[in-house]
Amino acid sequence: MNTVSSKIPASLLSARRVMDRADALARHSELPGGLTRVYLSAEQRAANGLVLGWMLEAGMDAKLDAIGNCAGRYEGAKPGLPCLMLGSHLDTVRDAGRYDGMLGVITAIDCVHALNASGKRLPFAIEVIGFADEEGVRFGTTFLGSRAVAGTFKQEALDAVDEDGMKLAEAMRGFGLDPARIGEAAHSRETVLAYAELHIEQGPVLEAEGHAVGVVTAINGATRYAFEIEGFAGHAGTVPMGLRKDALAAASECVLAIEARASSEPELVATVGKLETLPGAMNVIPGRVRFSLDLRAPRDAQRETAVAEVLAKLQAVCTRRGVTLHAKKMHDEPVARCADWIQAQIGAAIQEEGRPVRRLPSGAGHDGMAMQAIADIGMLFVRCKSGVSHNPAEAIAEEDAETATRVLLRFIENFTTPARP
Ligand code: HGY
Ligand code: MN
Ligand code: MN
Repeated sequence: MNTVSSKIPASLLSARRVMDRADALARHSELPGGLTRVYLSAEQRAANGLVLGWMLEAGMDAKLDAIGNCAGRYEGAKPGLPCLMLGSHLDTVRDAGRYDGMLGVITAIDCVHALNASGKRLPFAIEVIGFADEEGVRFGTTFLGSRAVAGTFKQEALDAVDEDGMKLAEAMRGFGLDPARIGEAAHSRETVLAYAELHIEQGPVLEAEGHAVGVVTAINGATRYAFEIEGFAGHAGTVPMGLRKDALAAASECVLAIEARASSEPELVATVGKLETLPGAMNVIPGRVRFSLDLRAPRDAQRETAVAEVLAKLQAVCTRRGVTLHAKKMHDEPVARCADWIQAQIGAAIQEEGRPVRRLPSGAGHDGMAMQAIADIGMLFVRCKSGVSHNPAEAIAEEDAETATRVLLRFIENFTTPARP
């Protein structure tokens, strides 16, 4: 492979260390034999301990910030300089893979380790953030950690409750965090030169085309709803079919309508990931059903039209069936464009590694959607096996971890900001 020698010896990186650390983090899980680690959990506290230790070993100052993110800082040529912020998330979905999120934090730490080991200081600081709640599994929220860093945390999120009825604010206090101090995690556009994230692709494109890495052009927009259909619980043996207000039958027709609408045009995707039937007995006609909607598209107008049509269709189904539809919007993020100048610098780093530059959009959401409030964003994608993610079968090749970390290191050491207008 024809590679230009980097100013910082790439030999100071270690893909083996990256893979081992992903394995080490995966051991902190509430799910026996699998990986589930949600925000403000005992498992997250244990994982934070590992990450903060690695940050310190890499020569950073490291702390838990006011929302519970792991925050590491490696000063530049002089103290207090604005930073290039790198990072990803440390929470997971349920029964997750071990690279979604974690890989971006671990590789960023490895790059700082190489800088520190070579005694290198750059004309900017580097901050590495392990965001505490990107997936939003526990409280139905998203981007809590990155919104706090971006200064856009919504106070009403503190009233969100988990499945045990515990409020976010109470869970924070139980974790040793003071909700009143969340504002202390906020950064400003003046102190953050850019935000860049290394992440597995979570899709099949890079593998299908034989690329180890790719440059992200934009992050698809996403809308999430929580629905509840209110029917009427009744005796499974005595209520004639024509007299039922079966909430689950109505929900089932809704789920198929959602699938049909999303399948009607390319690039639009919609998912019902959660569905709960109440009271949940074999001999009771379901009186209530709660279910979710996650709808995404690469263009905002496309997504907004699809959401409006889905809502109208669900309402029509419920009206015809004589049941009541309750709808609550949980999340609504427009497309987040990756800045051309950062795409170009990530692309140049890939070329320095002797690889072709493949640009592609992200169907998955990422913390950059929140971070764009205070900084231009960029993402480096890494090939993952069969594009599988949000699944314990999620896997990457060690040599791809090596390539990606080397690209990230080149991006960092060559990083420059465009002249401010
Ligand atoms: O849902 C997503 O796209 C991300 O994994 N949070
Ligand atoms: Mn994810
Ligand atoms: Mn992720």
